[in-house]
Amino acid sequence: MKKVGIIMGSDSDLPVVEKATAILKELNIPYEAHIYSAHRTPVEARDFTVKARENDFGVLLCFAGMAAHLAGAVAAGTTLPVIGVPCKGGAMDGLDALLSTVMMPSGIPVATVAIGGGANAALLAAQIIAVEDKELANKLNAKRAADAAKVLTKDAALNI
Ligand code: RP5
Repeated sequence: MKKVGIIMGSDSDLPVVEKATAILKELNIPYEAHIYSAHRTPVEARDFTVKARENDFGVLLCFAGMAAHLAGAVAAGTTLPVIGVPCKGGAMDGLDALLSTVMMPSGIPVATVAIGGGANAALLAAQIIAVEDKELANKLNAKRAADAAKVLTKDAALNI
């Protein structure tokens, strides 16, 4: 199975990253995580990105806050699918990161999830890998069904 590459701009992004790693662990998807910043360590971020395909990664998740250029910079260096996760923090509490991540110029796509959307980023990465992996697709279908069952259990218990 292809690995998921995780890049975060700072260790302050870890709480959001951990939402993603929890899902990847649950689904037994191999991943590798790094702290590389588009601004503070651009050489290392670029080096990891341009070698990602030959290093057997299938999807890259990029977590960053504030002027969040990480996902866009990574997407510029690879044709692997890149998922951007805007992180909260700073004066605009994530709106800055959302816009910096999602408003990519035509030709260099970044699939952007919600502010703090680490879980959906991992699920989307899993869905991309599952296109060619029936066993993983079955796990994702089972997870959807289990999540739906939890909602219906809450519905049945609702008494207001
Ligand atoms: C971004 O700036 C990081 O991704 C982080 O979300 C934000 C603040 O970084 P720290 O100052 O906490 O290291 O590059």
